[in-house]
Amino acid sequence: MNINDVVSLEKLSSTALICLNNPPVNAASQALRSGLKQAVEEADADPEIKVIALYGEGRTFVAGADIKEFGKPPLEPMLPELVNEIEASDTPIISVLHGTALGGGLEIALGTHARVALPDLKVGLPEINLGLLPGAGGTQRTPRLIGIPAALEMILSGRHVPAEEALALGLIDRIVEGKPRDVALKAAQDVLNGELTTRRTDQITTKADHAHLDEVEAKLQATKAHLFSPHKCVEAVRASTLPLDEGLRVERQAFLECMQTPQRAGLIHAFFGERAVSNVPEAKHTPKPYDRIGVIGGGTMGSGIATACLLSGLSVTLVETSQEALDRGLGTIAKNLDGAEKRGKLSTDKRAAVDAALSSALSLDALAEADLVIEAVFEDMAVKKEIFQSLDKICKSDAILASNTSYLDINDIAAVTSRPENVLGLHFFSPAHVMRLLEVVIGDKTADSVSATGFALAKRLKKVAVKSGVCDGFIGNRILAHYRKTAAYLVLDGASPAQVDQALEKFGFAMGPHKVGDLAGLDIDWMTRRRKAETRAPEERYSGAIADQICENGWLGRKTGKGYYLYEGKSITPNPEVAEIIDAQRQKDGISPRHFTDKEIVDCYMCAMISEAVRVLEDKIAARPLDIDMVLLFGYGFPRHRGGPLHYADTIGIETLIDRIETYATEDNFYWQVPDLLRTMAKENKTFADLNR
Ligand code: T1G
Repeated sequence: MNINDVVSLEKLSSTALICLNNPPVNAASQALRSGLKQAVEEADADPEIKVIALYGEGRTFVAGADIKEFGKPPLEPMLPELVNEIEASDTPIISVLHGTALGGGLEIALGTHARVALPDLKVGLPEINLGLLPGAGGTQRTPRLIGIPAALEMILSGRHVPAEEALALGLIDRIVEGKPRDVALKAAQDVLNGELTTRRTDQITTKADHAHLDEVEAKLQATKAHLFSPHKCVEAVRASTLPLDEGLRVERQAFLECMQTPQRAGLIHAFFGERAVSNVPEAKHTPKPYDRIGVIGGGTMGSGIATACLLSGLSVTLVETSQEALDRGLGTIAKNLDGAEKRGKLSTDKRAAVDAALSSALSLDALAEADLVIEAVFEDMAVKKEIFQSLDKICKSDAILASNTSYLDINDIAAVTSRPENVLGLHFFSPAHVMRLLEVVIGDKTADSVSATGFALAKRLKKVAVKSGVCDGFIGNRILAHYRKTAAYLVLDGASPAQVDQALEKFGFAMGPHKVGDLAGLDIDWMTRRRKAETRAPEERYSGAIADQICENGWLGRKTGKGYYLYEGKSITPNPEVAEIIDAQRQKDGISPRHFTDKEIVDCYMCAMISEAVRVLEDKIAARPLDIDMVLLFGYGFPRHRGGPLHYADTIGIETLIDRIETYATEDNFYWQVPDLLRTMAKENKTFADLNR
């Protein structure tokens, strides 16, 4: 019988089957919780029923609490109380798990008295990825079953644990082939005939291990001091040595504290943003075929793109201009694939098929039958135009021609072909087989089916695809080109490169801008500054004087052992000769250096990033604020727990942002201008979250 839309209860002599069916992932929504509560109470109260078996329909057992409910008023019944009620049932309750039993889903299962898994099962407690902790008993019951060290590792990593490992750990009791309902029926029978032992987790006592907890906490202080929930996880797990009701109280308090943090809001914004960003009209059209990929250029980008396509089961023809360059590209691809095997991203038995899917050539003629060609050669418009003109003659009429350019005008490239509707930009980020961001740059004449193909390819490559319009630098590089100047201005005005880096690393960036520059190679920006020199506005305060001198000295960063920093083995120290260049430049510019606090550095840097992001929105280069957030998260190392620059902007407030920009503008009213959209939002009392809806 249906308890409600998502829960049904079946009584078969002395067995009760409870089925959860809340697509797409059986999230523990309010409906699922209330239906499950009602079904358990009814079955437990029925004297005919001697065993209850719980299972999920669809592709997975419960994959967690319903994240869409977070940040809203809580709805009864609450999951922790429901799990306690399941555990307290007089009638033995077992659960059958398949797919991904995660978070609250695993916690429901831990409240049952035995757990039976299908072979494809993965379990996990990924709440930490949302700035939370397992809040329905996971921090109390998991240590009881598998010990504090293993429980803490699962909770702090949030990783998915395969069924075999879960069995070995003691999280599940057996692995059985079959359909969830059939396995549930059989397991219920096994309980009745004594072949499947049931036990309540609350009857188990956790073995104390405070030394391990202290060691883990010390490591977290050193590596994740800026995050909130990891430390609360340790606190809650430590309480698992107390009686269960006391431990659950500690867990609940810790969970509610995590729920209140901006970090939880930022991480949930990132979770949904990663899924919403490719939900654009263009992606809904039917894509064209793209199984046969041509990649032109075997440099870092081309070989990375080829690797990504090969790892996704596509066939690739790599084209270069010389045998030496081709061999270099093929060698890079082989190295990338070796790495993928080492990282477990490619099984050894699949390697042969992947290698067989790769062919190479020295002539573009080899691309005559390609469905989609991705050009990844030197960033020079003349070279690209020549290649696209040739491709236009060689490739079949409905082949798609894409450029991986990171800033050049896709419309100009399309214009040299007879098929501008089949031309778009696919801007990968280096290394292309690792970085998840892909900017799908749609030209004025790009056909919807071609744009849809860009999104379909991104999905196949497990990339986060973001739609971009055409401008210099598209979304990410345009914003980067703007806010990177702020770092240079801060150094000219008194901060040191290392101080700017440290302030931003404390804010959450993996690396500050000077370290990033040293890593990428300072010559890349040097080339960009020279490219833009002739179009630079005379009013613009030149930000490159110091960096130019560094490059003129041949100090290009890590690859030359010297840049903003000195690189000797593992040691990285600020380059003292750069400090001399900075002092000399300040004297030349008549600047008396002033002290900056870390907060001033972060506020200024973030204001620059936000203001250019708003202009990218105004110019309709990005469709929504969340699109820009995902670009910065997945392509530029923006701290995920802050959700992205425009989600973060909402935590500052529009008025405050306008005030800050106007204050900065008193010193430089060319670089610092309040975008019109920001003033409009202030007038209409709108947030960026409003613009995402
Ligand atoms: N709540 C609500 N919606 C969810 C959801 C969830 N937990 N998980 C997924 N979805 C939506 C998702 O937004 C997408 O929607 C669709 O389902 C398919 O997801 C008390 C507090 C399960 C591994 O963190 O890791 O329990 O875009 O595209 O690639 O301790 O979804 O189609 O509209 O990702 O096959 C803990 C989060 C929650 C798991 C499937 N659980 N989800 O991956 O599909 S907190 C999680 C995932 C918690 C308790 C605490 C993945 C997946 P749409 P998808 P997928």
